[in-house]
Amino acid sequence: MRKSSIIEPVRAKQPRADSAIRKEQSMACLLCLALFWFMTGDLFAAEKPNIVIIYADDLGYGDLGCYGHPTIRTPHLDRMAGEGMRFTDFYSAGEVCTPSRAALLTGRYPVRSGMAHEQFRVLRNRSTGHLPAEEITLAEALKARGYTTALVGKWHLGVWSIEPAGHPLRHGFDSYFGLPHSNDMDPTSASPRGANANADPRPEWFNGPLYRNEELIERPVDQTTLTRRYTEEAQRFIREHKREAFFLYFAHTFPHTPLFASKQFRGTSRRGLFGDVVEELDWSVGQVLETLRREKLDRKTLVFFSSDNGPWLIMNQQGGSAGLLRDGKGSTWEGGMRVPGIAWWPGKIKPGSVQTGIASTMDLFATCLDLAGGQSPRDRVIDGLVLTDTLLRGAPSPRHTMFYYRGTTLFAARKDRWKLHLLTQKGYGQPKPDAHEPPLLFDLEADPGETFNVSTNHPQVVAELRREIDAHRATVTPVKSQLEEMAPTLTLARSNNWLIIRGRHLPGPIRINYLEAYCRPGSTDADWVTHTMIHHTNEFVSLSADGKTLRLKDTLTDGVTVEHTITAFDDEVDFRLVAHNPSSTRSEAHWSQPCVRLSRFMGFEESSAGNATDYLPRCFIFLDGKLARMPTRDWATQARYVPGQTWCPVHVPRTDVNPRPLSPLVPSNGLIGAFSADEKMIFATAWEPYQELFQGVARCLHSDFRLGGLAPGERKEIRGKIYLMPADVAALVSRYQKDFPEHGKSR
Ligand SMILES: [Ca+2]
Repeated sequence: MRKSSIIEPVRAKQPRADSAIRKEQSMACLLCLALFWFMTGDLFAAEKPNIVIIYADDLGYGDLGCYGHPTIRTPHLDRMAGEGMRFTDFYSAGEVCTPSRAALLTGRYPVRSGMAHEQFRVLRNRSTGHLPAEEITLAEALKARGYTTALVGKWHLGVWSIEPAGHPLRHGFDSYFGLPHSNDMDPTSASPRGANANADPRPEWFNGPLYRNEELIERPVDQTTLTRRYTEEAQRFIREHKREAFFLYFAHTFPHTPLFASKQFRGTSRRGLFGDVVEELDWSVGQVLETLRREKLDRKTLVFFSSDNGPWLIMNQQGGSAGLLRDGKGSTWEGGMRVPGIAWWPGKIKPGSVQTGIASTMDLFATCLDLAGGQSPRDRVIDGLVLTDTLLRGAPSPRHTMFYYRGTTLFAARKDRWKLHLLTQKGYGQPKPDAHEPPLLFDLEADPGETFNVSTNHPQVVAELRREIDAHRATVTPVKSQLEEMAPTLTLARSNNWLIIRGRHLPGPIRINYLEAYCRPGSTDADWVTHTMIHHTNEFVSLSADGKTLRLKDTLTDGVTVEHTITAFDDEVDFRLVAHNPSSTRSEAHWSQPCVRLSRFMGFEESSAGNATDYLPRCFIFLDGKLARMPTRDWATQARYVPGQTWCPVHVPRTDVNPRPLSPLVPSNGLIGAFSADEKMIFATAWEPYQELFQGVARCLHSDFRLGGLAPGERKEIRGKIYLMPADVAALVSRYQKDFPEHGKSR
């Protein structure tokens, strides 16, 4: 012990020194290792690039300067292409919005995820379906690799106000700012139908909702500021997450119609409003790239720009151009699906490179995952291919085939330079496809405009493409389409003099004696048949195929005509009337009554058997600004005709209303309504100008509208609404006040 204790210090010294050195060395090594690990970790992180996908809506192959447009100025996208790689044969995997976006985010043909449909080509604003939860989105896959993810802009893969599982936050995005679907999907009743609504769109024709995450923050969204606000949001996201790996999916609302540009861009391009909108998008791209440069992220970020489908040609001047390609949005001709594709990653992608091989939005899924150090899922068919070598080393694209679907039907296939069409159909305006046997064959290198069918010259190519199609089809398992089912909405029908409103969510159809009668002034104490009623005939003009728009025309015995345009929406029916007196004498028509029968809605049989007033406790008007159930206090019982009750507003003479008991009470607004039997729904109606509110004995309620007599040649417009909505009185009053601002003003 002692020896060792003597020796030990001596001996021990050496080892101590050694161990100290070793310790220092090993510490240094550890430090080195740590540093190496840290550096490689850091290097690895640096090699895991940020990813930004900028996706335009309905931008055509020919709409950018760098794709040959002669007058639209796109200096930022042109520079992006000049600093990066421009694809000449880049494809969306869908011909319209929803399938295209599903393909981009899943790396799969949309037929695999159920995000395509033969008839309903995209999700509508009442669709209950959405991107299925079992699909793996690029956002989810990158999130699993440590990325922070954001969606700015248009989603169109689910309507979460109908079905919350369709929200982007349920599909891998950490944050969201934008519109749930296309900007034309919430037309107001003021909007003209079809392409007219897009010719010179007015903001008040659209009622689109803007969301931040799950919160509705603006409705109607001010579309003129949308591109700018999206851009600011994208810039903020980049700045706030510059120290993390991030994925930004920036899906613009435009140039999908209706087109809106900001003040700074409106009227500034040589290509009209469409050009203004595209030039603002170009500005936006410039802002995003400049933010990346300023934050020194440009060498750490792959930015890819593309469009979801070709130009919407039926929008005429408001639609874009596919350049030399045939047809546009909605078709499987090249113009429908071949779109601009520009990749940018300074220091990694060779500036000014042009890739002429085939590539697709589906490949972005596989490529971004590869760049993030991940792999595509193995438990399902992934159609996307990895373009990393193509982007970073200029290798030929690994993609040799592309399959062109319209809805769930395979119309065409491409292999290298050859494209075979089994079926062709214009994007819009051609009801049925043309089947081709033998199929049409085009050489896309010699004939990118698909003009010259060469199938008879190349039977072996046709046979080879048929084999490719068969092989591809064998990989496709039919799934239920998500685009079919819709949440309930209202439709209209006409039977004799009855207007019938139907909806799956209504306790039964609502029947309206429309119109029961036009009436003379001074009727309060008059005989109904001999004095009050002015006879009229009613002519059915038209009913739209979807049962949404009904047109009628009344002609009164004194020559007055009243044209009715009645439009059903999801939870309201809108009435627009134009009354005209073409005669040389003043008309006596002072008011008219649409008699709304609510038996079934309130839980009673249609027949009026039973107590004629048993339904009153379900009915309401507003007194002193508050909802008052019937019978209201001071229920009048004396009149020429009993029972029933009429309420006369201040602006109408009390001698000029329905000859039923006239309540001494003055209603505080023009609304009259009733609760459904289960008290879960409200029916309510209002008109402007309005004459009176009326409760009748046929379990009916009226808000009668006022004509006030028409001078010779005079024309008057009258508006009405029926609301059929959840039993939220505050929401009802708020909608009513917005629809009828005149009713709040003193007259
Ligand atoms: Ca689109």
